[in-house]
Amino acid sequence: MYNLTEDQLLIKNMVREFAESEVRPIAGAIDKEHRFPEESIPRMAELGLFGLTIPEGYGGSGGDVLSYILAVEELSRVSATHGVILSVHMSVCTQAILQYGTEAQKKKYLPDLAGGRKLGAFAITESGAGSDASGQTTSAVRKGDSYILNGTKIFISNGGYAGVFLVMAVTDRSKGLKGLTVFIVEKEFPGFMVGQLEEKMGICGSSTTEIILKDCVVPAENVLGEEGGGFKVAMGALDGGRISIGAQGVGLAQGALEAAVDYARQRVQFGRPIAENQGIQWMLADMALEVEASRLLVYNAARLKDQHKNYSRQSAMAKLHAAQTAMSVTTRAVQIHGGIGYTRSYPVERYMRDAKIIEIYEGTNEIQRMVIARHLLA
Ligand code: COS
Repeated sequence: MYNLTEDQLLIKNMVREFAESEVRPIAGAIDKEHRFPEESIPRMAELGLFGLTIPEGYGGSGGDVLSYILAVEELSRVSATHGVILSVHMSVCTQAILQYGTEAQKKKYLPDLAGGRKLGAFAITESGAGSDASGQTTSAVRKGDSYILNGTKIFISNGGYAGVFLVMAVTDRSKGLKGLTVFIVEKEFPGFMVGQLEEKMGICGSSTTEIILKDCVVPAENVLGEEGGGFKVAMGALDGGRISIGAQGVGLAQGALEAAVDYARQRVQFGRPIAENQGIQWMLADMALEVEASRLLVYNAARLKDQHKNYSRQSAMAKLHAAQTAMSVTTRAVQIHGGIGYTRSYPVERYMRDAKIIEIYEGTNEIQRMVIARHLLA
């Protein structure tokens, strides 16, 4: 199916089995308790999920991007929280170090990240720098062999549990976008602090925190890419991240669709299962169509990345379509469940709350449209 290779199918099936047997039993509770699923991290590490696309030489399993995308999809089908933990760790931290890092940086950081001994995170967002990622105020001033970073980052996924952060800061304010630099920052560096934990509408098990840098000392060799090249590093990382956030949307929508099908079959009203009503059947058909279309867009973007072709426009399209699909499919899944769907008795209300963030993080729906339009008009 979907022209997946044997290896890709193996990973998809392995992650589905793990998600069904070990994630499903805790998915509702971690949401309710706003609890990071610490117990899943060593298990995901054992399965090799944190190093799926990292070459074996750096401690990974040397798989392709599509295999990793399938893993995010399968996790998100059961728990979008698990999907985002893997997505952020891999796409916008580990993979970015592989893509832009020096040999020394790769040797130093990738084995622990790929082995899941350390989680990765990505810290560019600030209170004044959201969609306009260039509006950074965090500063980085060179002092001898180090940079001194000062500033506060917000909404950082994996914030409370990550060991390695990619942090964007201003190295030369006079140069605008070309004065931004990305640094590899370890949580043990002096002056690094995890701030407030956010209480969110959805993906409640994921740890979303402030990151406070107060005279944080970062060795000069931890510049990722070049000084002044940070905007391109961050945008490149986000291009990849958007494919996996798209996969999160596809997985989550698939989970909601399956729940809606099951419920429509068993719920009897007016003397027959509601699935016998054409109104419900058409809703389910449209939901399935949207999920399938999103999946094909996401797999296409992943395959382009695997083939080292340009995929920026396709990843924006995949993420946008999957985000809209996740929102509209989960809303209809709740509708099909009726009153009980609005309660915590069934997981569809969680899916609907989780879906909303997909329209916002790693670039809002509006930003994806900007990216697509710029490619059309370039
Ligand atoms: N890959 C590499 N380089 C890129 C790029 C990409 N995907 N997108 C833009 N660039 C480069 C451009 O080529 C340009 O470089 P040159 O000046 O050398 O030509 C530079 O970056 C500036 O590009 P642009 O003028 O398009 O930048 P803008 O400030 O207008 O921003 C958008 C472009 C809106 C697309 C960008 O700011 C964006 O994606 N914002 C959303 C940020 C986001 O996702 N935030 C969420 C944070 S993580 S939860």
